[in-house]
Amino acid sequence: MDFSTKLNDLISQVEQGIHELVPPVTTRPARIHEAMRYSLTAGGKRLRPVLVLAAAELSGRDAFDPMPAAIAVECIHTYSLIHDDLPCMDNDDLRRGRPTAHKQFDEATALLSGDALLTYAFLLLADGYAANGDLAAALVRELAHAAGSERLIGGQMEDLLAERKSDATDEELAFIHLNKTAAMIEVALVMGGLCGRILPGAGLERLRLFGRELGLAFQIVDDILDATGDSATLGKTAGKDAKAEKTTFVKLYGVEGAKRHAEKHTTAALDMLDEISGDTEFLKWLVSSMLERKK
Ligand code: GRG
Repeated sequence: MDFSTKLNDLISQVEQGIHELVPPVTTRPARIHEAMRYSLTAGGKRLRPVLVLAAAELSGRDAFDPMPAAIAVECIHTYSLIHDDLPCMDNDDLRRGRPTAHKQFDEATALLSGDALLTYAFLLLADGYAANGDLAAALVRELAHAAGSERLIGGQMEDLLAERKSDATDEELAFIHLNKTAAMIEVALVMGGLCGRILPGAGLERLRLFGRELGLAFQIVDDILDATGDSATLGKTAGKDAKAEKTTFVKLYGVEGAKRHAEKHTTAALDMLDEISGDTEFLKWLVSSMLERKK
């Protein structure tokens, strides 16, 4: 199987996992479950759940089913997008090629659907790994920390503060990227590794460092696409950073400079993969394709 077929196969597994593991729209109250599914099934690259599944394969050992962990990560990622799009944050009306949740439903329903996805992620972990308490606890801890006030939410907080200043420093930008973006990519790999029975220690920490470099490269490419892409291709509003006079890699270094930074972190991610045991060829391909992506 070539890598692009493998990626499509993993994405189909994730779509199926969402279908099976998230409450159907017939569950009462239908409106909240409809809103959760609306945002979850709108597409998206599924990078984070694919990383969970790919990392679970690395050890070659008989892994615990990584699907609940993969869907839990996608639930948190989707909640963060819903909340980020709200009028009190980025106030956007296009996401994953569709009207944002608060445009499609209303603000209160969008807020609640984000809250529900955030909470549901942890139910998925508790139920999905109930037979192995140590694994469940480790997964919950990793995901709670990555999504919490020091990482995803902390990154978003500093992003909002930096927006108001519009002259954020290099160091502030690094904090935002590491936490708003890299945290969820790191934790996807670590959770996949845990499902694949990689024990806490050097192996898991190498996966985390790999995720950090991939996450930084991913965010810089996101900045470049915001400056150079169009809304139809991206499925979200392009050109928002410049309009908000936001400090980004593109603003600090220009598009070419930002590309060099993205390449540097991509190379560091690939070097990190050389230190990781198992067959890392698919992950190497995925890292390179994230640098070349157009959306
Ligand atoms: C509201 C707690 C909270 C956090 C919001 C996700 C986020 C943090 C903000 C959205 C804006 C943004 C640029 C975030 C950085 C991470 C990022 C690039 C998200 C988009 O991820 P993709 O491109 O999205 O993987 P898809 O739709 O493909 O899943």
